[in-house]
Amino acid sequence: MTLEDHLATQQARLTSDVARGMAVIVGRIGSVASVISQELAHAALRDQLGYAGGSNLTGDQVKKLDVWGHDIMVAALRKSGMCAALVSEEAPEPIEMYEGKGPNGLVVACDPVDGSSNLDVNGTVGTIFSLRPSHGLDPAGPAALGPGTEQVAAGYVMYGPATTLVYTAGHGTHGFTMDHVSGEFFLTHPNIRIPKKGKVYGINEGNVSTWHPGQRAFVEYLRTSDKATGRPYSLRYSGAMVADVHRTLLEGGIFMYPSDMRDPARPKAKLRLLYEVAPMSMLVEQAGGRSSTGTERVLDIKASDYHQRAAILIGSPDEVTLAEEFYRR
Ligand code: FBP
Repeated sequence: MTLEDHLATQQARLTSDVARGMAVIVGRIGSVASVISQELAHAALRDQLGYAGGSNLTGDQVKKLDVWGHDIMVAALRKSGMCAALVSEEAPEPIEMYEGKGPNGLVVACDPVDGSSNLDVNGTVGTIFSLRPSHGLDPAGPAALGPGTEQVAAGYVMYGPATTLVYTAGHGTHGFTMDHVSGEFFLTHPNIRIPKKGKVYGINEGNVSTWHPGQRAFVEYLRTSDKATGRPYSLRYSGAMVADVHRTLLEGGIFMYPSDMRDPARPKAKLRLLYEVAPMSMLVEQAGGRSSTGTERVLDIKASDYHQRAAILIGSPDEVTLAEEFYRR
């Protein structure tokens, strides 16, 4: 089954006015993904590695492929005729698109190239996206600022040895693999169910001195040997959220990017709510997993800023629930 066929089945299950728009936009993102995949494979040959010069709104130095990925995503979403606005990691304000205005229009939030620090070392990177109804708003950008429960669809593309696209439209989470010859995506992982409990955790341990005491105690618990509870867990961390969440989704366990708590009155998170944390949380919940900040369900957070950051502990229900218990102690 191709991605297009599968999207048609999901469209039929959605009752809202945006059903068709969802199928068109996710299909477009699939097409952009095959172009990005090709470009990544040839980036070193086309002088596309390295920095573009300058930084984005969230202070990250921008890579050439970040800008390139953003530009082709903008063009593709305009062409879809169903996107009313795009919130992108690489644009300070929402990009309004008259082509998609109206009650059936959608607002897309997107990280065109996730894991940029892996680009110049041929590491795995990804694209993350989230779709919400625009409710016919004009400007439509503010429609992105609701709780994550308002997402009608979410997904990511992982550019690894294979190119994989995983998405949900509210009826389970489904994975596709790209045929590198045709550029088409085929269903290879229907209705993914995350294992209830895993054996692996993912976190940047270099930040340990900044963590909440409950976070430190939880990681210490995972590292402590105890056969009966399947410990110690193994540590896996790729530097790209897409790759770490993909592994967690398929094999269970937990991926965490907690807040920097050096100033407990002002916790500092890293990952962005609208185009990293909320879409991943919808995907994992749809696969039977959980996603928390340590103290609240991620999908209940109501955004107030397009580039707002949030902590995330995401994965198998057993591990996320246990992590929350450590935060409460
Ligand atoms: P961008 O590359 O899109 O800015 O994404 C942020 C990210 O690279 C995530 O993919 C990853 O999980 C995290 O930052 C890695 O952060 P760190 O280098 O601090 O461990």
